[in-house]
Amino acid sequence: MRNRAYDGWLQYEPVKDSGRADEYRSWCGRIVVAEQGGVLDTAKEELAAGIERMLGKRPALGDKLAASPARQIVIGTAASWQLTPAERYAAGRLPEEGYLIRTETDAPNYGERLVIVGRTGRGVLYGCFHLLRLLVSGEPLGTLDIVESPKYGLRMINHWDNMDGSIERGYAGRSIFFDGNRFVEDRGRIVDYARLLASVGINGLTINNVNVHEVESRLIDDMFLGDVAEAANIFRAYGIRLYLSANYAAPITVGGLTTADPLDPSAAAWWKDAVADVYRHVPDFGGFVVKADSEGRPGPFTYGRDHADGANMLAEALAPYGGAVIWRCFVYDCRQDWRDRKTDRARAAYDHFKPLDGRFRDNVILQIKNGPMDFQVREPVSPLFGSMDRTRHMLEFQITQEYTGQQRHLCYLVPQWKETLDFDTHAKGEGSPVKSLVAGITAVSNIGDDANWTGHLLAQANLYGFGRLIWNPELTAEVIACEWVRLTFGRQPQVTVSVTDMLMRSRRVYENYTAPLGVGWMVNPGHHYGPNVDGYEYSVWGTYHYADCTGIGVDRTKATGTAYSQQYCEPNASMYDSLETCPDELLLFFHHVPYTHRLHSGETVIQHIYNTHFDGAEQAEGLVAEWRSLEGFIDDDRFTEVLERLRKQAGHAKEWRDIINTYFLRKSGIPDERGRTIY
Ligand code: GCW
Repeated sequence: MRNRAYDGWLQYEPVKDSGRADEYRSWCGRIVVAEQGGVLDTAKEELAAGIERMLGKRPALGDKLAASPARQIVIGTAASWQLTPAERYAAGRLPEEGYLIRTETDAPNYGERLVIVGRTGRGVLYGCFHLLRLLVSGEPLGTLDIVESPKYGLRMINHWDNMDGSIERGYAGRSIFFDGNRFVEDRGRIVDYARLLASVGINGLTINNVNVHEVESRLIDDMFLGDVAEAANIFRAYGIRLYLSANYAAPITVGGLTTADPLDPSAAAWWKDAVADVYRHVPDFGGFVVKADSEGRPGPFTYGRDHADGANMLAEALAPYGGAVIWRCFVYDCRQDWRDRKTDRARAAYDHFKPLDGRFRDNVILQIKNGPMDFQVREPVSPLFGSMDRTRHMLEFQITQEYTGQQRHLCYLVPQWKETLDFDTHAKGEGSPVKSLVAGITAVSNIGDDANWTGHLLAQANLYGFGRLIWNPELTAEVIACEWVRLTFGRQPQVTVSVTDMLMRSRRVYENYTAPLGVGWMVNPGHHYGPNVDGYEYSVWGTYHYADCTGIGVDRTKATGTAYSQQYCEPNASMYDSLETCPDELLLFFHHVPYTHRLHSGETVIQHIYNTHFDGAEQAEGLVAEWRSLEGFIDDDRFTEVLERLRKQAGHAKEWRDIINTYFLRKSGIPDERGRTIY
């Protein structure tokens, strides 16, 4: 039986409106594609298969225009002799991965054609997926004139998959790539994943965890390179370049050398050989993602060198092949002391990397997490963005919901990502949003081998939304949500309105019943699920909130705190530094205040905590009710599985509410103004 959840947003249900179906049939009877091989073959196949599912008949395929049918689809690049000279000219002028879709009815001798033209095969593939989306949406085809290209050249996904099949921070089953310390035999699922990613424009990915353990260190040696090459082939057909996470200490652990010192010629030579081997197997290999000197991973610090030395050594080995080193900035000291009020994890990335600006080779890209801490539901934007003029950098988001409910809670993350992209750093004066400063965007995947890929079916919206947003950061979170709902569940208005609304509310709901006012971290240590106000307060990891009987929050101001606020450009530095201007939602990230401190909203901090927690738990119930109202509009399987998750979320939200409220009532001794039950 067909598993709709597995098909994700590529449902391709038969077109119901018979007038529309007739119109589509008139255009979709034949696909002409003159070029062969590579991504173009995939584009043709995807288009033909999608049309067949929607219209019940597979289009004829050919390499030339035919006398009949009267209308045809023509796809190709500037090299295609089946396009008119004008179309080929237009194709050549598109950006690298851009495409245009046009209905052409007046070119003499060419007949009526719907053309999908790309500068490259990849562009054509994206154009084909776009046309399929139009068909699903019921759009008329008679006067199409669309030009599209992605905002960023690097649109990537990172997997934190281990070769034993486990996934670090994975909440949707096990790895689709690995099991039992080898690659899986059945590659079908990898192909289906590549389709999903390509359909939203992803063009790069890593398949292994940035914490590169022993076996995974060998992905770059002969033991696994054959398998790596096969995986690369699958992704290449979908226009996606393969990268690997590399172990900085591989010269020692794999190569048997005694050092990985970046300035020692033997280590550099080892990497050159290793990289040459990789390219023999994967000629278009993207490069390495490296987590070094972070959370116990090896790195150049061992040898008294810095991150630029380390990254440059790898970059030099990759440069001749056009490969990149993506070097992560998630570097901080994870052993802290609560008595020391100056050391601050939030400062760490900036303190480590800003001084190195200008020292990195051209093919090094620094990968910076959206916030200075670690993927909390609410954090400020990392001040590193825009602070390094002479270093290419990219942004890292987390699609997998480590701190945002682990795909058991609903949390649509696109609004959060948009806030990051739109944040004005003022790095080059007013109007320097993050989205205009980065060279690319990546995110940690949220998929596993669960039948529906993401555990929570509605979490598919985050994977879809990530791809769409980084293709075009001007799209709104709501438009993306709405698109996803229609593609996934069909076009019934009740469903579109309700599910879009649920998605759009979900992050605020989650934030309401979890950690207040930007303070973060009130989770169980280790696995990071469920409430535990002091979980990290008394641990060496030192992600504090400093709650005591008088107040709460981390003082990151210039005068009395860690001065983290000063890592921002003005006017942001002053805005965060001052109690008057710091936004409520980040108040406790920047300031330690008494519980009686009044927010801009007019509430006191303590009353805000109570109110949001009561509201949040109620709103989580509201999500259940809203979903229930869709019974009968959505097939039983998908309806039931989502309902189950939402119910559990509502139960768990109450637990959050009660634990947080009780904790703060006891700490502060200040009762709820509205006299509600607090245990
Ligand atoms: O969010 C933290 C996670 C770690 C992760 C680390 C990182 C892969 O808790 O599991 O390690 O970030 O981003 O490197």
